Formats: sequence, structure tokens, C-alpha cells
Amino acid sequence: MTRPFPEGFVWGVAAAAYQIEGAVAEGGRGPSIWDTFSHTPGKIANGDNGDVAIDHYHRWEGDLDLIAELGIANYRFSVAWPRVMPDGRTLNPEGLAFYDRLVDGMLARGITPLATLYHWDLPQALDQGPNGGWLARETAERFADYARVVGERLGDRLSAVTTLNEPWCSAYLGYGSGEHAPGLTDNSLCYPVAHHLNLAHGLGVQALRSVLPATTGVSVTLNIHQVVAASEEPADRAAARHADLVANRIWLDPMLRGVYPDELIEQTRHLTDWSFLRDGDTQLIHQPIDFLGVNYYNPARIATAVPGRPTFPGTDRARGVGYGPEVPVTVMGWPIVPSGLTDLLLRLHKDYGVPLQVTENGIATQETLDRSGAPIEIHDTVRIDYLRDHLGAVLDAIAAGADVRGYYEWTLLDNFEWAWGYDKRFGLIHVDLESQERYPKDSAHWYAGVIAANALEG
Ligand code: IFM
Repeated sequence: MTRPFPEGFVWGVAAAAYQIEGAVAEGGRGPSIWDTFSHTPGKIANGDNGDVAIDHYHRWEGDLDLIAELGIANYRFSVAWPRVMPDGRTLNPEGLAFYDRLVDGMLARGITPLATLYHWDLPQALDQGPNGGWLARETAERFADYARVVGERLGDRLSAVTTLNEPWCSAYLGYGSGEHAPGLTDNSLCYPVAHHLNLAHGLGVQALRSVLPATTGVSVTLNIHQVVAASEEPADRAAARHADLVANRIWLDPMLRGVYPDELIEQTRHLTDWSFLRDGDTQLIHQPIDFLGVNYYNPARIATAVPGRPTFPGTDRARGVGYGPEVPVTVMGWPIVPSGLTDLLLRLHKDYGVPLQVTENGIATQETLDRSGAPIEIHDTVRIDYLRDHLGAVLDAIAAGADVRGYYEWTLLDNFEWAWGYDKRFGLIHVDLESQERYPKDSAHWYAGVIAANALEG
């Protein structure tokens, strides 16, 4: 069976600066919180870091050629704030010039750029002392300055600018569980941090609108958790509702409705007094956007918290319990539930009525290269199956009425998978980390075929 996508559907691939660029001390780039964190012993698997990554800073032309050869028309990349402003405040013309060349390189190859401004690499200079980083309200203002500078220089050539990528990770993994930079472990910090990220989004959108041409869109990308209660028991249902407030509505409601849910504030009062929320803030956060970017990998199955068992990040009332053996998992341990994507897109459509684009979706594998044959082939059928099923889920959501306008596969090239280091390979293209050679996997060719047909076969 052939299932077509709507005409004009946006097909793309996504990546992020710290995961691919390397060259952390070149071109005037300053250190970021991820440089510091990844060099802290014990934080990253195998002691890996992003110093060299996959050397995209030097190999960007070849990487753009690969995108073009696959017929992928859109590239979601991220700008490294510490490359553009090494101390978070002062412009580094050489850093901005790198992205200028990158964007022109895309256009020269017929690739449309979508820029993300913040994919977690906060300049270290903005995170000094106990109340720095996203604990400081001022960081939101510095972000707006940075947004203006990038928007002014690149905005005329971008399809859209995305303010933040997955602020949930910055707030809850960065300040609650400590799995991400800056590595703090205090749930009470997650809420001021979340608020300041929301403010950064609102102030950033305002700054961008003041410099972008009307044809360039503005968006934000959220990893909304498709929360499912582990049972019909009232306690599990309440835990799931709580997790939805903490993980999802803390971003969605202020950004898209201009208000924090009262329930969220009530249910987190024992952790924080919300004194960081000032009059007028939610109006600032509530800026019109052109589409909401949705990153989906798996749903979150939630039960009530059990004393002594880890809780869902940022809460003490909900626990993520996973699925039973009937649901397969990826090498990350993430359950594979394509229907969760349909449910999520429909929920966002129904509750928030905003145009949607899937800005990330993909699967990690752990292939090793078999060099015995020529040409080298990588038969990642598990990735093809995952993508086929999730693209089917997108079509199901569209058929049921959701306004889904695009899909960006995560990711083009194997790269630095944050706390997991380089073992977990999300790329359509295998990267030999020793030689930095790139080898398209079967999934890259399969995805190219879907894009060419604008349809899913079979
Ligand atoms: O690699 C990450 C990306 O940086 C943000 N979204 C999830 C991906 C896979 O974990």
C-alpha cells in the first residue's frame, strides 16, 4: 500500500552543534557548560567528550554534500552560543561567520536551513557561582541579545528560527537528576530554571521578530512526554497527571496559553515558592509562534512514586515504570511505541491548536563496521522499521486531523550522544570515529526513497 504525505510536507534531518562540531577551542569559541561537564570524571560513558566529536566544524562541506545527495531538502542545525559569543555577551565575528558560511553552503546545495539557537551549550561564563546559569533570570536576557544577533545576521536565509531545544532536559536533567550539564541534583532548582528558560523563549521570540523578515518563522522544540498511567488506579492516574504538569504543561501552557496551570504551582509548592515568577512574565512568555517542534522517541509510562525507587525527573510523586517484555526497546532501553506519536500529535492539536512539525525522531543502534566487503554496507533494518512505523504514526495523526507539516529525522551522522558518549549511534550515516569517514547506512537510502516519493510504501 502507498500512503502519501500531504503536498508540501517538509522533509528534513536534524543535528546539534556540540554533538557534531568538535573544534571547541578554534575560531574564538569559548567554553560551554558541556565542555566543563564532559571533562568532569564519571559524567560521560567511557570518559568521552565533544572536543573533536565528528569534526563537522572542518568537514561541514562534505556533510552538506551528503544531505544533498540523499535529497533531504531541510536541515535543522544548531548554532553554538559560545562560538558566537564566547563569554555569552560579546560578539565573536569569526564564530558568526562560520554559521554564515554554513547557511550559504546549504542554500548553494538546495537545502533549506532551520536554525536552533539553544541546544544546551550555554557559555560557561554565564554559569559562574551558585546562582548562575539558568538559575539567573539575567541569562534569559542574554539569550535574547544572542537571538537578536543571530536573527539579524542569518534570518533572511532561514525557514525558521527555533529558540530552545528540549528545555525539559536543560531543567530536569541539568539541575534535578544531574545527568546533563551543569550536573546539579536538586529538584527545587528545576522550577526557577524552567521559568527562566520559558522567559528566554519569550524574550527570544520578541527579539527575533524585531529583526527577522516576515517570511522567516519562529518556533520552539519541546520533547513532550506522551504520559500514560501505568494502571487505572486513581493513584497512578494522579501520578501521570502530575508528570504531565511537570514535564509538559510547564512549557506548553505559558508558551501557548499565557498561564502556568494552578495545579502545577500547587503540586510543586513544597519544592519551591515560585517567587521567581513576576507580574507580566507569562505574557512575555506567551508569544505567537509559527509552529511547535515536537521531539518524540517513546512514551512515559507513569505510576505513583514508591519510597526508595527513583522518581520521574523533577518530581517526588511520580515514577517512570517502563513497559513489560511485550514492548521492544531500543539500545537506549527506550520502549518502541509508534502509536504514542499519533496520540501525542493529536493531543497537541486538540489542546493547543498549533501547527506541528516533528523536529526529532529516530533510534540508536550499536553497529560495528564490517570492512570485509566492498562497498561497505550497513544493514540497519531495525532503524528502517522504526522510521517506517513512526512515519506511519505521523500519517495516522494527519488522517485524524492533526496539522503536522514536517518531519526531521534524528540524526544525519552518528555523533556524541551526551551522557552516553559515542557508543549509541543515532545516525543515518555511520561515522568511523578513528578516520572520521562517513558511510551511509541502508536507512539513509531508504529515507531518501520515502522523501523522493513523498509517500510511505508497504
Ligand atoms: O541526541 C539527542 C538530541 O540532542 C536531543 N533529543 C534526543 C536525542 C537522542 O537522545
